[in-house]
Amino acid sequence: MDRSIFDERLKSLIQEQKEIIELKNEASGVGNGIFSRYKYPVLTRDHTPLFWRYDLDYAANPFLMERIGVNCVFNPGAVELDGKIYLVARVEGADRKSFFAVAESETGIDSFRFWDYPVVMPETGIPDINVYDMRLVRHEDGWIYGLFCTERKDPSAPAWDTSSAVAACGIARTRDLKTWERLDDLKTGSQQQRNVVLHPEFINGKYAFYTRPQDSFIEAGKGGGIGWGYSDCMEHAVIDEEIIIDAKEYHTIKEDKNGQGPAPIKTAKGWLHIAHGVRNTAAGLRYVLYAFLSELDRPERVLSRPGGYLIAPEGAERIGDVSNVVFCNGAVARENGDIFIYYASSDTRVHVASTTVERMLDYVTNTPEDPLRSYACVAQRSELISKNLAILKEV
Ligand code: M1P
Repeated sequence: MDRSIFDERLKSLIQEQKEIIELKNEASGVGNGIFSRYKYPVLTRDHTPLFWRYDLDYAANPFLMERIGVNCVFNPGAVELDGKIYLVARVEGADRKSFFAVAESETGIDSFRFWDYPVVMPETGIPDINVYDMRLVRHEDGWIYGLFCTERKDPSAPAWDTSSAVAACGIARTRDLKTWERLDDLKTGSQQQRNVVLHPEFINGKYAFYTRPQDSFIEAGKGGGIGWGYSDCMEHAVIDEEIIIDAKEYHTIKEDKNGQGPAPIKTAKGWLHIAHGVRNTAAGLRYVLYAFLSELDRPERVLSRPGGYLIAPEGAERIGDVSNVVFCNGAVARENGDIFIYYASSDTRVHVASTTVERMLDYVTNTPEDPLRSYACVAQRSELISKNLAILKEV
C-alpha cells in the first residue's frame, strides 16, 4: 500500500476514535426513578489506544493492520481520586487473555481515556494465566487495594482436559494506580474463589472480606452465596472461617449463584451493597444486579433485601460475547451523594448508571422482599394496586 494511503487511513482511524471518545453522554429515557441509564457505553474496545493494537510503522505494517487486537473491555473496578474517576478495566486481547488498564474521566459519564500503558501486575511464584475483575478499595489503612480473580490451569485435571481452571483471589496494592505491589493470594478453605472484595474498614482490628466460595470453576455448588471472613493481615491474607451472609436461593434471581459487586458504600443507614445474581435458563445463565443493605457495625448482618433485580440486561446490552449478562465490580459514591454504578453488559463493554445515596436507601428500605411464591407475589402486588386505585379515584 502506498504511503499516502497509509497516512490517510491513519488519519481516519484517529478521527474515528476521537469522535467515539469525545461523544457527550446523556441519560436515556425517563427511567424508573431508581437510577438512570445512559445512551452510550463509557468504555468499549474502540476506546483502547490505536497504538496498543496497530503497528504504526509504515515499513513494518504497510497495510496498517491491527497486529495485536483487543476483543472487549468490561468489568472495571472504580475509584475517585482528587475529583477524577478512574476505572481499572478488564481488557481482553484477541488472544483471550485479560489484563488491567486504567482509564480516567473528569465527568464519570463520558470522555474516558486510557493511560498509555496497561497495568503491569506483578506475578506470584505461580504465574497467573489470566487475571480479571478487579475490585478497588480505598481501605482505612491508607492503601488502595485491588482484589481480582487469578486463574490458573487446574493441576489435577487429566491431560485431555484443557479447560479446567482454578480461580483464586489475587491481591495487590497501590497508592497511585501506577505502581502495584503484589501480595500473596488469599487463602481460604474453599476450592475456588471469585468475586472476593475487601471491606473498606477494619472490623475489630481485622481486615474483613466478602468472598464467594465455590466447588468448581463455573458452578458455585454447595459453597454458593456471598461469604464473609476475617484476616489478620493483607500481606499473607488467610481466612480461617467463612460464613454465608447472603445465600443463593431457589427460584430467585440468585438461584444459581451470586457475588458481591464493588466494596459496599457507607451510608447513614448502613452499608449499601451492589451484587450480582445468576439464574439458569434454556438460553444459558442470566446475570442481573441486585442491592441490599447491611448493618454499619456488623456489615455481615443484612438489614434489608429488596426483591428482584436492580439492573437487568436490556436491549443491546443483552448481546455480546457472553450474552444476557450485566456485571458490576465498580461504583463510586461522590461527596455530593451521587453514585455512579459502572456495569458491563454481556462481557463486552462498560456502561454507567447514575443514582444517589438517597434514592438507593429509599430503594433498599422500601422495596418489598421477594415473597418466594407466586401466590404471595400476587398478594404483594394486589396490595399496591388497591392502594393506587384508591389514590387514582381521588384524582
Ligand atoms: O460471564 C459472566 C461473568 O462470569 C463470572 O462471574 P461469576 O464468578 O459470578 O460466575 C466472571 O468470570 C465474570 O468476569 C463474568 O462477567
